[in-house]
Amino acid sequence: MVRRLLGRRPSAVGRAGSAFAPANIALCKYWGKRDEELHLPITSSLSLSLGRLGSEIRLAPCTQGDRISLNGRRLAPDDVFVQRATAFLDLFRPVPDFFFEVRAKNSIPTAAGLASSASGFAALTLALNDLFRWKLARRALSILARLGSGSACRSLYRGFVEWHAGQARDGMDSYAEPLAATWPDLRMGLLLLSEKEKPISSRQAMQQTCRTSPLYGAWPAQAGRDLATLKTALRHRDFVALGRTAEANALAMHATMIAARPAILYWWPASLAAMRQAHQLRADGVQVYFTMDAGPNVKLLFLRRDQAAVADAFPRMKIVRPFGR
Ligand code: 2P0
Repeated sequence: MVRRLLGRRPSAVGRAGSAFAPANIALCKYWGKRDEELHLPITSSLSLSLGRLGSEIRLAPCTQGDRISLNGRRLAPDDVFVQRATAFLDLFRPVPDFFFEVRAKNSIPTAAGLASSASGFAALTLALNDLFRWKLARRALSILARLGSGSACRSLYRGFVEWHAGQARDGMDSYAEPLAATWPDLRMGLLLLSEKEKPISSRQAMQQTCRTSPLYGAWPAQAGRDLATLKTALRHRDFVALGRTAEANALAMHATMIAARPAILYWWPASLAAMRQAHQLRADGVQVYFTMDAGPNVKLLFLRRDQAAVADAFPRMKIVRPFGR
């Protein structure tokens, strides 16, 4: 597949390549794969990119093995990201003893478990495109980024992004595309509730849920309906429909994993308290909804007009303007 996408491009190697890619938070989640190796999803998903929060990567050729650092610190060879990045880079070495120096900087707190691998693999793909002068189209880059981590294919774009699940066995029709909708007043609030390491990676959690959860069977059809509702909500700028659907979709995903055997429960008491507080705010007339991923942190969705009220209730929240400059 990589050979097909790169075609007969000459392997010109520049002195360095660099790129930035934003983190993304799904409003309709990617949960479950039809192909584990190619990261082909069972359902399509829809995300919102986090503006300037994400990963910046500088890439240069080097000798004697890959050297990967994050925020100025060299990562150990047994680090999970290093192992996944090295396997990804293996796909692109012009000769077997070609190595990369990768300097990654995350502008989103990594320890807090908010930074998924998405922005990292998206930035790495863009930096490879720059280093090797591939000049590939975004669609091809989205497919390549997906090979690093599924959700990375969505991090090639700003704003709202749809990842088409596709049907082809080789995954050539499974890529992300930006949606035309913009929403300058939309805000996302990040609540860093726990910095403890996750009990299980999202990759493993997804697999365990698909294989053992009696509730997983209901997920694909529901995700399809949620995706359609979210796209309609975006067209009509219907915030209540957007928030309500994103929240229900996240809870449905967590329901599938809570029912897995053994159960996968990412929530901490603070996660539940934040969810309840969001519900209380809504009861008091503030339009705020939440979403959660494979971790304990909660992300809030609200509009600019409610920002003061939401910030009052969650003083430690980091506010993101996905469409801000
Ligand atoms: C998402 N997540 O749509 C969902 C919601 C986590 C919960 O995409 O195995 O790191 O690399 O394809 O992309 C996290 O999964 O998994 C994820 P792999 P990935 O954002």
